[in-house]
Amino acid sequence: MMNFEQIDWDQWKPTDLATLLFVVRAGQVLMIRKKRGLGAGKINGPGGRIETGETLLQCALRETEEEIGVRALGARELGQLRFQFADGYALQAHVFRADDFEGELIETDEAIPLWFSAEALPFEEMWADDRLWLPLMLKETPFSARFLFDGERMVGHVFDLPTK
Ligand code: 8DG
Repeated sequence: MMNFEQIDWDQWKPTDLATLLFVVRAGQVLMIRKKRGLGAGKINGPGGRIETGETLLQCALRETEEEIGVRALGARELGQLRFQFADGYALQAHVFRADDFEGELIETDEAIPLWFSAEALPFEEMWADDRLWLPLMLKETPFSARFLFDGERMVGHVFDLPTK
């Protein structure tokens, strides 16, 4: 089993780029119960892997619309997460925060929309790392962090100074 110190982060390249988007409005956070894909069953922000030719922002907005039917407003990037998985898969996720949305929230094949109070997020139903950086996102504090996962188990992490 690989350990965190063995990872050559200087040479590290993600297999995929992905996004996460959290609408935070009036002290509530718009999240999803993910029905399929990586992290199925968990509560997360809408998001997914980037498609050829789109920017990270376009990806975040497209995934939000595909998953819960609404267009986020005022989205800006606040954080960067690098995930190395023990099986060799590597994912870099860019975290966006938005202030509002337009359209009607709907359940889709991919996700169920859910609101949570920012003070009572369901961390026990989320990925293990989320409790480490979601509070920063809620405070508008930029963040950058690296993680090693063995499946769904977080086995190491470090926070870096964000580059912007
Ligand atoms: P697919 O068609 O490829 O199945 O779906 P996709 O929409 O392209 O990809 P996905 O499976 O939804 O992409 C994985 C999502 O899960 C992506 O938004 C990033 C997110 N994600 C991880 N790990 C973690 C984590 O540790 N915490 C959080 N909050 N999200 C994570 O992959």
